[in-house]
Amino acid sequence: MVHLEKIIALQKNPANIRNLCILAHVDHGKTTLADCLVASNGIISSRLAGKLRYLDSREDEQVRGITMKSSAISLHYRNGDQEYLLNLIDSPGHVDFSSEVSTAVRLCDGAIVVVDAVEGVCPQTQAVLRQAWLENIRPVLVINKIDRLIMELKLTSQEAYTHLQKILEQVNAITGTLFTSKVLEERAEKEKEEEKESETLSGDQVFDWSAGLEEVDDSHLYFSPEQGNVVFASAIDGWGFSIQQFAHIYSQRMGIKAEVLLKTLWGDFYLNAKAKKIMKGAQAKGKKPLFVQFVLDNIWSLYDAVVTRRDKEKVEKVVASLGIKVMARDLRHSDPKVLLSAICSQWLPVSQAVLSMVCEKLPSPLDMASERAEKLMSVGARRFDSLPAQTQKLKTAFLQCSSEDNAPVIVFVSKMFAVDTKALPKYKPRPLTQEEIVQRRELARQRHADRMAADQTAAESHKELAHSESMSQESQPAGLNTDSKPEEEEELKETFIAFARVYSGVVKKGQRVHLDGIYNSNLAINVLALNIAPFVSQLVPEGCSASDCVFEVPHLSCCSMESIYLLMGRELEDLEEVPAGNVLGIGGLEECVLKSATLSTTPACPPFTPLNFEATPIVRVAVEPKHPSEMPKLVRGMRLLNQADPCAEVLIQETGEHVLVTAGEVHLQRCLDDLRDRFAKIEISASKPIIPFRETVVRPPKVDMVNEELGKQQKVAIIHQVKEESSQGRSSDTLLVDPSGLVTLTTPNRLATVCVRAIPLPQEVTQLLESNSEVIRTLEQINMSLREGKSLDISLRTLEAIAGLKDQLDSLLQGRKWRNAVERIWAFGPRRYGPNILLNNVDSYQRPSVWQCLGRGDKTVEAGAQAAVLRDFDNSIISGFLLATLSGPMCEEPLMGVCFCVERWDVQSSAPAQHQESFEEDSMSHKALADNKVERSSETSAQEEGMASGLGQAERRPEPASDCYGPVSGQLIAAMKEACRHAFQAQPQRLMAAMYTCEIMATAEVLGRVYGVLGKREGRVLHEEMKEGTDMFIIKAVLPVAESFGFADEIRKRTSGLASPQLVFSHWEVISSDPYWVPTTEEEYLHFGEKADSANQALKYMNAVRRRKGLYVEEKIVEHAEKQRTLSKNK
Ligand SMILES: Nc1nc2c(ncn2[C@@H]2O[C@H](COP(=O)(O)OP(=O)(O)OP(=O)(O)O)[C@@H](O)[C@H]2O)c(=O)[nH]1
Ligand SMILES: [Mg+2]
Repeated sequence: MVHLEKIIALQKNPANIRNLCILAHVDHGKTTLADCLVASNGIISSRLAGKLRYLDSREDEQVRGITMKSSAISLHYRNGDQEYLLNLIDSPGHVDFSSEVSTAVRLCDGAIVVVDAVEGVCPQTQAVLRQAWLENIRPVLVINKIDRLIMELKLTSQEAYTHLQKILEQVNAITGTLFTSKVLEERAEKEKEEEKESETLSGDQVFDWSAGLEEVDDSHLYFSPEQGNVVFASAIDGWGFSIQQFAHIYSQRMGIKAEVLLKTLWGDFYLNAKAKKIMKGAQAKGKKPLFVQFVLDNIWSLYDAVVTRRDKEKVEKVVASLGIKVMARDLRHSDPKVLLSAICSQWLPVSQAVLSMVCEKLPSPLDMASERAEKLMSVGARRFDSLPAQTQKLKTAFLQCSSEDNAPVIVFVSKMFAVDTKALPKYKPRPLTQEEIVQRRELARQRHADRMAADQTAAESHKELAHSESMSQESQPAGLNTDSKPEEEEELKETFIAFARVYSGVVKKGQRVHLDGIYNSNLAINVLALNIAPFVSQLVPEGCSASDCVFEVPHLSCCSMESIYLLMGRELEDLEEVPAGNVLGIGGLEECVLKSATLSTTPACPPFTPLNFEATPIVRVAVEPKHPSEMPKLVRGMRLLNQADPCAEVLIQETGEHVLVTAGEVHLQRCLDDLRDRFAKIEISASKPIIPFRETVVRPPKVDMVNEELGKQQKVAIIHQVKEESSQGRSSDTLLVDPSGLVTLTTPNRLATVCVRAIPLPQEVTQLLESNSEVIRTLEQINMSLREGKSLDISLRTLEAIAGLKDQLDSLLQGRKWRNAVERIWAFGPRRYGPNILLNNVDSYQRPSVWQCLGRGDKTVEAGAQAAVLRDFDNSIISGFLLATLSGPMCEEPLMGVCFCVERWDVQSSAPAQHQESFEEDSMSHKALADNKVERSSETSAQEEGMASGLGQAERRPEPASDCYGPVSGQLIAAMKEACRHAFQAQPQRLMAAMYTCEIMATAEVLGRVYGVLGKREGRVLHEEMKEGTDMFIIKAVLPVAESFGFADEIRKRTSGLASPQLVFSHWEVISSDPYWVPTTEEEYLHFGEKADSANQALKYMNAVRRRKGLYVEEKIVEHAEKQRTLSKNK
């Protein structure tokens, strides 16, 4: 057992600290491996290692057998003459919890990537390698479950070697791709900068175009056994080795130099026994490679002797030759695996192989690359060299990782996690000191004497009994005596601990630090929305998270770290101080840190870049308490849950529903369990998952539902059409919809008119906007700052990303309709970065371009930008557009892929006019209104009056600041919103469904069943391939989210657990059927019948959403009364 004092001592020597996490695809054996490492410190018994899964401390983790959160433990390891402190973080592999991986990776300098020897590289393996790469942390590789190659696949040692080579190639291929893309990116950036410089200096300079890939040494990046960064293991059987160990063994036994063996043990080398030489070309000559002969064969024969043949004599021989001792009871044990692990864990202990690799190959906190420090500190668009000088100076603090008194304290909190308050060290019964024991003994003796005395006096009163009872209570350890009022206890139930790392300085208990900005993306959006249009943020159903309703988070504030802990898996240990380079837990921050934060003693320290989250929360449910009176408890519980989970989102929808958004079904289940059992402690009921949809418009179809060309046929249901059109509001006095879909709408006070048309965006454009939402968001923030007159130093990379987006848009938006469209973009929506566009087609209005940041420095654009000033109420138009795109007319879901063109926009401001321009517009508006008047000459006199009063008001301008309709800006927002909605409805409308991609691994015999389930749920198989060297198939498919609930379970059940899918949100897809479709042509009548009541999937989805939101649903409840009656008669 490692003593706390030892760890505290080791914490002070950063050169011998390794902060590392274990990453892998789900079920590849991370926690099992962690068990072996934990057992090496005596924290758990080595017999239980691999079975206990110590770091899976939650009950549901144990039951389901998957890890759901990342947890840390500090271990001690002696490597040669050096002692090391290892802060190990185990992470979950299930996609639903990939945000937990992000929180782990941020705090580490290195990672152990585990790969299952049978399954090889899986989707999450790729994802975690990328995450490690993005955070600039160095990985080492453990190929685990090699026993499965022997026992399950029954490969020969030679086959296994080939198989392992393939796995290594696959892993390296991923690293290669990551590396190449980075080098290319960097080269492009460098060239750009050089270009700029050369422009300013002199025109002609010679560039070395060949510079790039070939000159960068990348050999250290790849995994290869001879480099010492690969371990082959079977965590469950407790063995693992690296080439080094065998090189050591054989150099002693055979007298070959260890260095030679190191270079040749892995690879195409063989032993020429006669010549006693190691030769190249094993494969060509059909010889056994050294790795097979010296390494694998030994293991294979051990398995053969112990497990397969259970050959006692052989085993005893092996044991003797290895010079290890095996207990008699292990030798006799009925399960051969027990004996196997008893032998293996002494011969090739996995912890030794892995930990020595970690100590040698992973960097210490002192080795932090300056690139990483810069990346951590430069948020968003800011480039490092544009940060204040004081901030830039902090980089040295990062690199030095100093624990000197004058070093600034810099701490990053990557997540908050909740622990049971009772589990805190202060409530733990601690071992008694010698004095206390003496004291107690005294007390007990006294009591005993008292009792004897009491016995003697026959009269024994109840009082005395009570007294002695209370005495016995007092004698309990002070810590356990926490019988406070039950309510208080309730409050105390969960305590939040920050999962953090010290990058510089020494963290002391009770220290006060600055809290730098909370980097919660949710919050950031809201701040943005608030600045621009207060209206939007109040109505935003999705962006408005409960966190900001209940949680006021100041941008820069102070807080004190009340207690600091050593994270020891399931336990916490109290500490007084933690020096730089360590992972730690901090208590007392729950009031000021929501999910992540940067803490520092210097205000110059910028907030770290936000964590890279890979998963998008997509599954949402509405939750409510079983008993309505318990609502406050639920709200409080949801607040706690929001804080305790890095990825879950908690929001209050505009309908007042409390909504929980999670990454997937498993995550949802965990959140609900947490809410029920820990945070709210009430019965709750959760709605069925709310399936998100998007609304869009498409081009009018050329053929009808039975594939007959439209237009050639007679419309049968003319009446229907007319009815529909009138319902679109043609008759309204302020609204005009022309047959081409152009909508003209006037505000109730007749002061403003907008003409809007909705056009579908090409699919590629929608995708582009969707995938570039971050870029657009940055663009929007830059524009806002520019508008406020602030100057910004934007990093080259950001500018490039923006320019790239613009170029791509330019190339995608081709054709007459889109001429010059990119320059005319007015805004993106909803929330200013969504996949819909507002276009400015108003001839008389030259708006500054949204791309203005690109033109800075370019003189012509600068001049143009100065001339073009925002017109009054520009913001109202945008707000109206944002509102319209936020919830569409079909079922109030956000829009996607719609472009709204404002063709005309007239305002007569009732406020004093400021620009010459606006006078001209006013006169134009008069004309426009007059035109309208002519058009509507048949309207009633009442309307005429209204019109007149409108004109009258316009004439009386500018005295009344507002009229009975409220301020113009507000009206314009509403008008713009309505106009967009009508324009949308004037086009063929479609729903879009969210799609998952799913990868399923299945054996040939269950393949048919998998297809069956996929087919039933409207899944589409994209491709299917056989995994090399196994009998597994990998099926890649897409599946609508709406059909995905219970999918994983169903697949598992139908295939008896042989296949299990991983679902990841991928994209949105238009549902081809028209929810408003009714048969209109003769052919359609023939085919579908008058009511067309065969399934309309889109209509079903739409109505389900409308019903959930309490919107009006148009449907007949009893369709065939007659039939129903006959039916019941027949019964
Ligand atoms: N045959 C074999 N099975 C193993 C080995 N290591 C782990 N397993 C089994 O693989 C399963 C998953 O192991 P875990 O350690 O929970 O896997 P994990 O990577 O932590 O899984 P998540 O945390 O859910 O991603 C368990 O049933 C283990 O017993 C191994 O070396 N050989
Ligand atoms: Mg695990």
